[in-house]
Amino acid sequence: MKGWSGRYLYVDLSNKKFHYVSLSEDVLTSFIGGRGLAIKLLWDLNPVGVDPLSPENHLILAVGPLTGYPLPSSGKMVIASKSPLTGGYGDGNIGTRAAVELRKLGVDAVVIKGRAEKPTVLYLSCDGVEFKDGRDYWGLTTKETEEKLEKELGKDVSVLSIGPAGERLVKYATVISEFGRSAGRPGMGTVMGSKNLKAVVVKGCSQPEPANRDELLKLGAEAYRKVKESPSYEFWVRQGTMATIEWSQKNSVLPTHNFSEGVFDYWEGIDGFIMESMKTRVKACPNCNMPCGNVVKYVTSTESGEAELDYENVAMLGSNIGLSPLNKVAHVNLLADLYGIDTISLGNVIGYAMELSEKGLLRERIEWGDYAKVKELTRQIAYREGLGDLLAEGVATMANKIGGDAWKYAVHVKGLEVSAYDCHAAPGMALAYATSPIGAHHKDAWFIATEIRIGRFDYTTEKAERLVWMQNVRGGMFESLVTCRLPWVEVSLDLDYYPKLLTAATGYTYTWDKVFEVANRIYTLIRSFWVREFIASGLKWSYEVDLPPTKWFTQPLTKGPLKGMKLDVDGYMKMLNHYYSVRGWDERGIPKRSTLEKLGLGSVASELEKLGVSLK
Ligand code: PTT
Ligand code: SF4
Repeated sequence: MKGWSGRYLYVDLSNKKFHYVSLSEDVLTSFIGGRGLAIKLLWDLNPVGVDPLSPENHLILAVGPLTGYPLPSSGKMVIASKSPLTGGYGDGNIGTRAAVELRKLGVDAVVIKGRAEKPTVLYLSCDGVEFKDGRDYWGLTTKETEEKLEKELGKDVSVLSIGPAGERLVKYATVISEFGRSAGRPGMGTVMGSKNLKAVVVKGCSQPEPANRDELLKLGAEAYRKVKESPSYEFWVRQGTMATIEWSQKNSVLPTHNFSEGVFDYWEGIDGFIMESMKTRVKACPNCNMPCGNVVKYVTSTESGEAELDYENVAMLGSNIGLSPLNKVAHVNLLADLYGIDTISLGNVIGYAMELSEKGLLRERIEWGDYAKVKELTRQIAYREGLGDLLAEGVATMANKIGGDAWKYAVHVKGLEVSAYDCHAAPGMALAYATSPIGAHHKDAWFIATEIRIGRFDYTTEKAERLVWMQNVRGGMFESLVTCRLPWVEVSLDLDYYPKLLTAATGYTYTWDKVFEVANRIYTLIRSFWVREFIASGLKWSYEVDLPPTKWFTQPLTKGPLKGMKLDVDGYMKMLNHYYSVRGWDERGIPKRSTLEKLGLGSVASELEKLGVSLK
């Protein structure tokens, strides 16, 4: 077998044992890697209905057959598990040297089970696994942890770690690497914390040999050249994702005051041009020639420092909570990275608390844009102190605990807080959030730009069809290759490179039909996982789990060019039903038996039926 390593490493923290497990050619060609492999392993290995924070839940670190090879932006990996925030499938994608090193371990994935008796650092190398005492690291920030591990083990190791938030099981704690890369919005850092796992250190030795090295090198070099020749290249390396602040404001989708509006009065204080004026350097993930990690130096009246900024972080910790200018936002962003908290959920829970306070549904007074309060709440969340203990549970649990009308202002899908696009006037993007396989995240479909091009306010079946295509490319193909999707999204690298590169790496012919078949299989298995876990945990499953936040249907925009706009329920349901039929799922959003069988998932159908799910 070429391109893949053909096995995964299984580590049990409870008994400090590890072994290698072979992966069949059939599994690898059918799921490719990354997210595809992660869901296959979670489906097979996790006990049905397992508590996400119990030792029996598995944490998966997965690379794919393109990871680490010399081709654009290939230094990425997937971290996946059953999510403690949503109770369903969760994952995140991270650009770090750990991805390249993991590939050089000679495995396609690392599967971690159990709970260490005391805080532990896992050291993964080609000699196997070392279970290092992590007590000296427990309590440190992610930066301190990484620096101390590098000092002890050498600069050539790569570190994935959690901060105080992961240790205290904040439900949206993430895994951090290289002081500003973050992965696993739905609590992948929380799962690490529940396992007493402070950090994973990776040091590999050699990459698997590709099937057709010459072809791979030729295609890779050509693709690198095309990236640099793109007309969008120069502006991209200037502003990266931060250019989206201005775009979102102009299109009235910049999340403002807990997703109540799509425009922010002070947007010019947090936009990409301000970022450029503060920028000190740019960071890139491994093997990337279009770096977008914009590092800025910030100064406020109380502190100064360096932070790496992205659109999502700035919109959620800026306009969504009424905070400006960028100096302040950058500091809160840095705190989130040090504590290991997802910035998107953080901006949501704080924005939600501000709105509840304004509406008199929360006793504490928290004003929009109150910088001192935002910093204090961020710390309280990380350490689960005071009000922070409630906010650490995420928006959905906050709504349940607060009760009354609080649910009307809760902005989440399936328990995952919404990322930074307001959808009062974007029905296709609302559908993208609602059907994303991890809860409300834009990773699988940044549909808003397409929607604006093809008829923003329309509720058409065409949108549902295009959405499925986009999800299959982004969430199906890129998440299983695993490479960064931005060369395609931002500088228009021809998508056709990817099936060709995959073919050169593995020696199997991947046509577009074959790639889409794999993507459909991945989406359908993830959906089956959600259904299985909900039913086994006694939760109700219906199309209602695929609805966007109530607020977008009931509380129109009150400002900006789209004042008065809100979503239409009937139009949305028409699109959702068409989405289901394109995917081969029934009107409850459950895969049909015929769909499962067509995708080679017949045993999944039987398992769902055993749980009492009647398949159509
Ligand atoms: C991603 C989500 C995003 S998406 C952002 S900014 W973005 C936030 N970043 C955070 C952060 O930083 N610190 C923090 N404490 N929390 C954060 N939460 C948020 O997490 C990221 C880039 C970006 S920047 C994007 S869009 C693209 N995402 C890709 C993807 O998902 N898949 C893929 N194949 N390629 C991608 N390329 C781009 O990568 P999650 P990263 Mg991230 C400081 O993890 O859980 O998927 O959520 O990985 O290495 O930081 O690169 O405007
Ligand atoms: Fe990383 Fe940005 Fe390059 Fe993608 S484009 S690999 S996120 S630096």
